[in-house]
Amino acid sequence: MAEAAALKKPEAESEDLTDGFNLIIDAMKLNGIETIYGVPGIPITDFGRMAQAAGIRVLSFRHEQNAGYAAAIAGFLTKKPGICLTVSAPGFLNGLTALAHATTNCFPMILISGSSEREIVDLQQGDYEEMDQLAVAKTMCKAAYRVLHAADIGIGFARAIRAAVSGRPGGVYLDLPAKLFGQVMNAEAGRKSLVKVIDAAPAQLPAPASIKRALDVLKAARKPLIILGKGAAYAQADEAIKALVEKSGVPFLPMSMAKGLLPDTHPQCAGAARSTVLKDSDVVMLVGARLNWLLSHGKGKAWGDAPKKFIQVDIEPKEMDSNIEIVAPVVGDIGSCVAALLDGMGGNWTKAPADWMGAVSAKREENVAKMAPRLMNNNNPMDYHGALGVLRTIVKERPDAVLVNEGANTLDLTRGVIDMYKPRKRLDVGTWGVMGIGMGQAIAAAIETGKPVLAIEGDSAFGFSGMEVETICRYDLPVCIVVFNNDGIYRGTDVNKAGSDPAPTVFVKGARYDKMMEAFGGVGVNATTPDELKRAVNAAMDSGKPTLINAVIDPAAGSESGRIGNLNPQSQLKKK
Ligand code: OXT
Ligand code: ADP
Ligand code: MG
Repeated sequence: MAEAAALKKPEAESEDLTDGFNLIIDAMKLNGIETIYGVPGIPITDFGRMAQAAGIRVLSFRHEQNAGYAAAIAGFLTKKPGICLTVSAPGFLNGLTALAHATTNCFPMILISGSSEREIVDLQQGDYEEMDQLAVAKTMCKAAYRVLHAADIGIGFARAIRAAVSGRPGGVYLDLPAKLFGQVMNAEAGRKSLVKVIDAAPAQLPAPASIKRALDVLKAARKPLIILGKGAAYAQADEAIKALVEKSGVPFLPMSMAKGLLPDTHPQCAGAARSTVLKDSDVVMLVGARLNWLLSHGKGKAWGDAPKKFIQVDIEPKEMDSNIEIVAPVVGDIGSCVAALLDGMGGNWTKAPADWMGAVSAKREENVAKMAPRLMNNNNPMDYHGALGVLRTIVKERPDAVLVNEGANTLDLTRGVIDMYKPRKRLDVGTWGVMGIGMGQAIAAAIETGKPVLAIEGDSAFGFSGMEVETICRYDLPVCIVVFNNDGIYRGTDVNKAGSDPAPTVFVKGARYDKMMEAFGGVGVNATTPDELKRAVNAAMDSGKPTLINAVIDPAAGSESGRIGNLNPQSQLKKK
């Protein structure tokens, strides 16, 4: 039926017509999609122009991967699917890493790619940018759809939106063949074919028995711990989560992107006593966090010898028992689950034992005191701690700014040193530890939040998306990039003992990344001391001008793989 409607010839010259271009735009607007991140080209160039003319914000990037990372993080920040728009085969493939990243991180995103003639592609007759994109995408995302007829555009978008945001959020692929854009149909029939998605991410209420079971386990704990993950940050149930933590009196450990859900300076925050709480706790309640590699799969040395019971709050039932036994699974959306837990706790819940909270606080204070003097050094060249000491104060003074962070040492030390004060203000490499998210995240954070962005980047990490400084200048975004330039990956000191090529982990010595920003009209600064760094960042945050600060870091200051050197296999049989 849809085919018949789509192919039907207009009956009279005067018939009111629409086409694929317009229906896609209408479907987006009807569903509140306000922004597209992408790269233009055949067959979507005109679509981008028309979408812009229709009031959708169309942000053109220099590479689809960065547009994809922008869309993915827009999904995390807004709970609406972030849209990435690409051309066929190569553009599609460039966007695919970001789609897989979105799925892995449980961020709602839709990758929309134009594609070539189905008839030619399927016979493999060598079309322009020929590829069976739908088949390729299927293994990388939560759902993948292709729309062949203009009359199905409404349903296609509805399916994509629902798939991205309902249940466990994730990436969705939507394949739009070139022919679809120009398909003409009756305007009224087109309008009627559109679908406004009602309640795209329906609440999923936990079973009352699961709440009682979880509270019974928590009540009996002597040394309970709550681990907050980025799913908790995504849920936007900030007040309820704060109430749960405070009412229970349980120390909480924020995962990297959950920092700031409650301030890192909160008296119950155990971020600076991580090893202690993992080892010594007897009951652990996971809220929107998975027991994957970042939590040592819930077992082994990091978790100590004491027996532990796990409660897990998550929207995805299959997540339960994925690594170890979960004695109290609570399946539902975090807002509903936390509300039900609070309700079940009633008015006279006994807080966690004070001696446990006291022991955690003592460890935290010890670690904080140990770190404090290192943050105050004014060395030249800078080390990570000296540089981060000043950035820490700047973030404290500007808690609304969004912090984007990637690298190895630059990532791990920034995460530990810089306290966060508000939810969803720390964006980083996520579950895969992927380098290259930086500029895409910075651009989307500026667009979606309207707040200033501080991106703290390793020099290698920055290189993956550095060309987007032009994009930042073009849209005049309030983004301040600090490149921690230690001349390489982890360190800039590696030497090739076998020849004249540089060692694999080192870059051009003394490179001036600040000049890249100047090339496009932004502000570039070379900072060699913490004082210079502080002045430059404050000026950038005050002015809102696109700025890149080349922060010169001692090439010998970092360690191999940052804090995850244990995952880096090293040959015991190296050739001399
Ligand atoms: O409790 P204890 O005593 O143990 O102490 C802990 C905390 O309690 C304490 N702490 C504190 N103390 C005092 N005060 C405060 N405020 C405080 N807060 C915490 O500090 C310690 C440590 O705490 P932490 O960090 O919470 O705990 P820990 O044990 O480290 O946590 C474990 C993890 C696993 C949760 C954590 O380490 C983590 O989240 N790690 C993420 C690591 C990650 O994802 N890394 C990125 C990938 S690395 C590598 O693969 C790189 N590549 C390859 C590559 C990648 N990734 N992607 C692509 C597309 N291609 C290639 C590359 C190319 S990194 C990289 C580039 C690197 O070079 P750069 O130039 O960019 O960067 P530099 O290294 O700077 O040169
Ligand atoms: P982290 O890396 O911070 O530990 P993960 O990405 O491993 O976090 O885990 C996030 C978890 O949150 C996923 O298992 C996902 O299913 C879950 N999640 C995401 N959104 C919600 C939500 N609204 N309600 C419940 N669970 C959610
Ligand atoms: Mg480096």
